[in-house]
Amino acid sequence: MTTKTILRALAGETLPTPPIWMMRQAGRYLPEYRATRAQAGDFLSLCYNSDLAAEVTLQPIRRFGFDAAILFADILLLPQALGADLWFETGEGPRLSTITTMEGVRALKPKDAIHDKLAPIYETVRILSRELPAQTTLIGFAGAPWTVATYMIAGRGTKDQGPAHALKSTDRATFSTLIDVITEATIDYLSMQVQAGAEVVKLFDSWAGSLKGQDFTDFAVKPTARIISALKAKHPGLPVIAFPREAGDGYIGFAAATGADCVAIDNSVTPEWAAEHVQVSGCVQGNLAPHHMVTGGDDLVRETLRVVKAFRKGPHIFNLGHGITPDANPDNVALMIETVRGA
Ligand code: 1CP
Repeated sequence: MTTKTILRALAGETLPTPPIWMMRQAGRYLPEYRATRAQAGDFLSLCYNSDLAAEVTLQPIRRFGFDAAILFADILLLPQALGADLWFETGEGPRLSTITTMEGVRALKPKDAIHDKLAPIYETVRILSRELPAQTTLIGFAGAPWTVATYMIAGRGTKDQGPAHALKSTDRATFSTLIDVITEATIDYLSMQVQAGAEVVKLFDSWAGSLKGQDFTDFAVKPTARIISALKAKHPGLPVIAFPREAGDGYIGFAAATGADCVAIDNSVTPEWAAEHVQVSGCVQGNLAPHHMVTGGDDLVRETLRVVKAFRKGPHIFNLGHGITPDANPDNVALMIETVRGA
């Protein structure tokens, strides 16, 4: 029987104090992260430098004592390993070469060829599984196929995922083939993270909320279900967290439809709603609004307690509803943790 609190919550146990970690816990709001990133040179060099990537993963564990560490990497490293060009424009974000034709999809590398490029990521996982404190769970991750496809098709982050929706309606065959290629590569990528020591994996479907109706079923639920069943066949008992961000009613039944052990909830829904409609079928993670890490004060304490209370009757991992932002104050993170653990 494991004593790691994250694994206990993922196994369905209701704990007196929810375990806690935070999306983007290694990031620009921490001065020690900014220093290590400067040492690496740039963001991608940091991702591919196993020692420094492990270092920034460990920084928030040392500073705050979170119950889980998440591998420091990015969801866009997989498209890069598949052959897309990837770079980051300072102050703007990621840029990729675009894929909008069947020839473009067919020109991607076969999934067996991704591991050379991704080898440093697996090495980061191996370092972390040696160096993390005994009570800290190591989470590996990948983007869910729809979200990764939105970046590969548009070549950048988009507000409404317009280019991906356009390809989906004008050239369904190319779009579906791309989703399948990403799905199969993601299984192998996550499986290698697990072999290297990741104890849990999380699928980030940051743009799931823009898929409606049958599209949500076909491109959020089905690829996630395929990845989870393949991973669990290879790694029996592996816990999986799914994050279909802004899915709204799509959160209801998502765990059962995909085989996920935990559904991460964003802060567009209330914790009371999520407790009633989602936590009834298993573990949930979430869902404090990230802006409290900027604004702090009484609001932070009150809303933190509200999330803890709403989810108290079932398995819960405390987290934000999305990633912490660069303008956040680390003191507010400490106050959130103190509030959760003292509640
Ligand atoms: O230092 C910097 O300038 C880079 C900022 C940054 C960081 C810290 C990026 C660029 N990625 C990351 C790390 C990262 N990304 C992690 C590491 C672990 C942690 O949480 O601490 C994870 C899990 C991700 C996942 C990720 N990358 C997602 C899914 C989650 C989410 O935030 O919705 C997405 C959509 C990305 C793409 C990406 N990478 C970076 C940026 C700024 C973006 C978003 C781009 C956009 O849509 O415009």
